[in-house]
Amino acid sequence: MLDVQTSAAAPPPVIRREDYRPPDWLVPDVELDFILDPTKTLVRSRLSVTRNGGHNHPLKLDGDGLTPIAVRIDGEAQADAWRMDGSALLIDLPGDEHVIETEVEIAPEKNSQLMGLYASGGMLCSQCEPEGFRRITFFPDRPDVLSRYLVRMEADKARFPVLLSNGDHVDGGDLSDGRHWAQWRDPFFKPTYLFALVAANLVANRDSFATRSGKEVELAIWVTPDDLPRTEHAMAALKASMAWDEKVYGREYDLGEFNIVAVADFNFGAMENKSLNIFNSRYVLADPDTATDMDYDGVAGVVAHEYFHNWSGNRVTCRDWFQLSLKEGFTVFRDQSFSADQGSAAVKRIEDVRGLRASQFPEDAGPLAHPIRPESYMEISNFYTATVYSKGAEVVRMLQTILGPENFRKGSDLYFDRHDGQAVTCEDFVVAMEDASGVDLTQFRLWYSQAGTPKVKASLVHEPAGGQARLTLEQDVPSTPGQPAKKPMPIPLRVALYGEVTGQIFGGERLVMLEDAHQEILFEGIGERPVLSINRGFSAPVTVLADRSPADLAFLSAQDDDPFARYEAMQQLMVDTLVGAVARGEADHGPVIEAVQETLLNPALDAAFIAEAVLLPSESFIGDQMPVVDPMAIHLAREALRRDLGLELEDEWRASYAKTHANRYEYNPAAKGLRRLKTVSLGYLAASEAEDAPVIAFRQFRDADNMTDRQGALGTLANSLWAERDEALKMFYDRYRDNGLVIDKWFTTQALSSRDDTPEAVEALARHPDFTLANPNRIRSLVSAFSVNQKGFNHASGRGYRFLADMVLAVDKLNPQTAAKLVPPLGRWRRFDEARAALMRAELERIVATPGLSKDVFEQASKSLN
Ligand code: B3K
Ligand code: ZN
Repeated sequence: MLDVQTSAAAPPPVIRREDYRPPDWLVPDVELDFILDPTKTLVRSRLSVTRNGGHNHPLKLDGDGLTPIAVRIDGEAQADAWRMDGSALLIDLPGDEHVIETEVEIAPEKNSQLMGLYASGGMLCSQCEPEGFRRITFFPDRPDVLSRYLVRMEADKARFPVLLSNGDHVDGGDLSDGRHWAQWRDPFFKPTYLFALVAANLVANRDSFATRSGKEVELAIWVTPDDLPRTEHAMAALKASMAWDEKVYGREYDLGEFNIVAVADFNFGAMENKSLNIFNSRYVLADPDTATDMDYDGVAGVVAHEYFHNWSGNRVTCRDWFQLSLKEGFTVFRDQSFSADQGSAAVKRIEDVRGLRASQFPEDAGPLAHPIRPESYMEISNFYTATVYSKGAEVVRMLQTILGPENFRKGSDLYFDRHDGQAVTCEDFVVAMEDASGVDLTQFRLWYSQAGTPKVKASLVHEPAGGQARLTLEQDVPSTPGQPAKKPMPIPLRVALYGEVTGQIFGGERLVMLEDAHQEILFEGIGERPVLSINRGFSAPVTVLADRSPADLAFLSAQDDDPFARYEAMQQLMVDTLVGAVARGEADHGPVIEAVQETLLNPALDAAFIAEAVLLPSESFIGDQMPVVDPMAIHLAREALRRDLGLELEDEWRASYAKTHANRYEYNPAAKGLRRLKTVSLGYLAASEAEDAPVIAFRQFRDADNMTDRQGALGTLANSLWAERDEALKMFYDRYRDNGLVIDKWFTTQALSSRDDTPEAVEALARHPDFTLANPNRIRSLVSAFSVNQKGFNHASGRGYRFLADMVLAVDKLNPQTAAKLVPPLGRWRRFDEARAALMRAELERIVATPGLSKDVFEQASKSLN
């Protein structure tokens, strides 16, 4: 049953952080019994409940779409002691300890929301975070009620030979009529959102891991038989994550089993259920023929992320959902650090910052802006955002920068030891960091409460006579919804000054703490004109506006010893050039071309870094730097620069392409870097309109021995008007028609195409027989991909906006959580010209006025109008 908001006159209630109250009743032990069947599953529960504190409130058991078949209190029916209050079950209880039993029936096959217990690809699986458990059984479904679970399940053995839940398998056996049962016990107290159950016909890639204290953990990754060969990378990543968490955070795994199950229909990436992680199959399966290098990185990153949650999330969990960043921000920071340690740390940092700028910065600048610890929500599922996750990770990273790695580790040790087995708050995390380090973090707490991306203006004045340089820093935190006035934030900026002539760095790097609205820092011993390198390593999630000439930026892009700062200087040079081009209608491409050439020819740089550095900023990012986004002008200016880069550096692109072309597939960081540079070079050759570009692209596509090269070439072909384009798309489709994850790529590649006909092509693809609203990956592969195509989505006719709104409304009927995630691009209307803004608003208004809208979509669409 959908959680519907029936009338626009009665919006869903707003839940506020300040209203938090501890639970009235605790449930230390729970026994669940599932008689599983896709059409009708019987769920019996037995809860031992204890009164929490002195009060006379009834026991409130949340439910969503559940009808009690039976309720027993201490073994008796007692019909007058319980009642329904909306969808919740209220029970008056006289004593302080009782046993409550309930029985409900659910229909997994009809569950299109993919929350609670649902059917996917012939299996039954669960998703409970944040509030899905209440769709399975009546329970206080909140993260601060922690219970020990004993779970029995029973199912048809031929159809569901594998029965999994959390903890350890303790018992099981065969029953009559071809049925069987299994029992699982999880000794750890956990909240409902970490409960999981799987009944399936799958096979496992099995392995084991010896923990540092010598415990043997059995590992299994469960997939369909065809997919078994695609699980090696995920298994290697799991073992690497287990070892890394021991080494870097001193965290050891705590049970005898760890299971991962791959599911085709999943609302997001994966879920960290205690010892039974359930994954979107796209973050488990990888082999060279079907997954790109980026997919491989995604698999490793998500496997690590979910595994790390065992401590940052499961052993120490969140008191309430406002604290979500406590586990998500910290765990993203942990997975980012892990991935940085596995390959190129510089490239990983560049990718993470690019991701932050693509998704979190716009969120922070728009109508849905919220602090990493939000103050209120209508639907918590809407707050699994880039802000909570990625900005949350940046906040933890700043703590590490400010405290230093040793104090940070002491702080995390203290946090885990102090709060093991508890449901706690962001404040508890900060207090642990303070207590361990002795550093006062009072002002730092603003990062948890203030939304908006701070802007830092930096200007450097050299006083040659005194050999001094004066750095003036000013910060401004923009107003955001509900937060008109902001206090200055503490902003850690890693700063260095380079001598313009000698290239020497004066006195090494400094960590400057910008704490006031305006601050001046004096550097001594500066004998020549200095060039400012600031926010090195992206030490703070801010926008820096530094007054640096193209020559200074070119200097840094060639000389800075911080790879991120070097990349950043090049990006800034490109952005300045392109923003200038849009404003003036013409631009001097010379400095960018020279800087790119210098980078390409620098033998000290590795291919992966070069490929990142020479890529032009995305059209959206360029738009974000402008007062009013003009999508066509941006597209044309960027294409003109790409063309000039292609033409002027044609020899260099051919050389870097040739360097990698003959290589056979290998999976290692160096080979990945070469593949990346190869496709980037191909893109520039295509932009140069070189006559042989179509042939080179098609050859790369056809002869590739791996998906990275094949998809890279297909992307170039898909943007083109070449005859080879349609043939390549058809070949790709025919080759992979049975592999859903690769067909997703086929949809995405077309949705991202820069061709003029993309809007109508996307509309046609939505009518393709392989397009379905039942699978969230497929929806995202077409609809979300199209909505980040700045040129296509913002077509002046408004057809892109109409398409998106149609999709939101269609998906909402089935799966509100996934529908709500599609809405934010329409909320960017303030960034566009009046005509586009009006068209976007009209679509938002149409959504909001639709009867029977879910509260998920209502919240996103109504707030987006503000
Ligand atoms: N904790 C889950 C996310 C659940 C999202 C629910 N809407 C996966 C993760 O962040 O690890
Ligand atoms: Zn997470």
